[in-house]
Amino acid sequence: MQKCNLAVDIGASSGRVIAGYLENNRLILDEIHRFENKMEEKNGHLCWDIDGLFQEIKHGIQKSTEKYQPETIGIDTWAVDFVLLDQQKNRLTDAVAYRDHRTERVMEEVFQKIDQKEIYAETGIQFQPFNTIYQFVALQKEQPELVQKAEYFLMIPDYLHYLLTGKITNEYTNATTTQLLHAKTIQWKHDFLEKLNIPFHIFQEPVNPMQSIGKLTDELQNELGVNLDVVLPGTHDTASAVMAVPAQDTIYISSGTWSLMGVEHVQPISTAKAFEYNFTNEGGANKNIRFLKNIMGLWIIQEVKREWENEYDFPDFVDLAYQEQNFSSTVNVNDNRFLSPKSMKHEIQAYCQETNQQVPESAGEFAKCIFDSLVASYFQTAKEIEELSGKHYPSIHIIGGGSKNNYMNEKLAAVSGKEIYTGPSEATAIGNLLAQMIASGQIESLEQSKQIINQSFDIQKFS
Ligand code: LFR
Repeated sequence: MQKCNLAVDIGASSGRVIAGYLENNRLILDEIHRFENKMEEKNGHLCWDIDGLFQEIKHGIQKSTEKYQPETIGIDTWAVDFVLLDQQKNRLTDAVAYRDHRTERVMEEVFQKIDQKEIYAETGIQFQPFNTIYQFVALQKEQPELVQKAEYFLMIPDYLHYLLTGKITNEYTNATTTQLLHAKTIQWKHDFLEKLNIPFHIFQEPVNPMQSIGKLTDELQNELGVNLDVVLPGTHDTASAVMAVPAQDTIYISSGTWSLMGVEHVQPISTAKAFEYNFTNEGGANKNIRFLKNIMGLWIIQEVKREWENEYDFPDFVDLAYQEQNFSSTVNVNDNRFLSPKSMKHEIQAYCQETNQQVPESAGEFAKCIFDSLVASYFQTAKEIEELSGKHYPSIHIIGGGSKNNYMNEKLAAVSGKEIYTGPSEATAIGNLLAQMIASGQIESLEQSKQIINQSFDIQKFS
């Protein structure tokens, strides 16, 4: 049977278990299992069904053994969300989702205890109301007794890796998104934790990706009839995606539920201007810094699609946008009002009304408004990146599912005057697999992994 590595990549709306293997220096992907993911109201909060997700992962592993001999597995998900475990390693808290409203106004409270500029200078992390630091303070206020009982802090992929292996780890790339880690020393910010009354002993020394953390537990080996080495990818999905950008010296956009736009940098850039533009310095799987900005991304159209009861698919919205040449209203996609509104359609309409623009009504008008607004934000962000890094970038490389949106690709090429490259669309799973292949010695270096991506996937150019 063909040997393979397994990437588990879970996003805000779906998760996949993907088998990957090398054949003549090409990376072959095979989607073994796909499952739904969504936020659900639980105990008054929007939560992820973390136990259900773990069942799906087990199911995916089992299915993979019908066709392959899997050797390693690694999990990546979105960032910032976490759970706490007690001394017996039982889960104490729900996996509350970052779009839940528990963090409203918490940022301001934290700034009264720790100077905002100091937070940025030390961590280099952007200010988002949902960062772990603010979620933790919200939890502390609501359920201090749980925080007191806590013995272990685990982010979502750390917890899933714990369920696989019984090992407690805090993986580095995801840990950076807490806004509680010093960007340069990679130490937890003891002083911040103290000021916020967060116990220090629940955090582990961050562990770098591309290494094994152990085998499946005995129970799982018996249950699944297979033994696997669990290898850390960049467990933050964006870290895995950025590993799969097949070029160097380019601006990238990892385009999915979020659009993460930035460059790779050796050192964090946490200047006053970077603070003003709210850029982040997240840890990369290759130890470089992911200097980037969160742009609201396809979430906006995903929500509109859902409100239209899935009458239109994403390619339909793209076709409809092409047909709406006369509609030109745009919104500021990064306004926090679009983060978790009751109705995305109403929020967009209200924004257009308040700014004296034509109000979208049809699906095509919404699609054009959203896509044009995203492109405008990409263009603005490209200018900011060049200003902050002091470097001119002739190209933008778009990876992830959103790279298939040719309306936006063409428009970005026209507006920015830069060369736009697109693909691979499966960047996150690819980055996850490459990390496992480097760790297990099948691939020698990051440079070789970039060659493999170029040889294996179709990259398109728009100019
Ligand atoms: C993308 C992503 C972003 C992060 C956001 C929230 O899936 O991981 O990088 O800012 O989700 O966790």
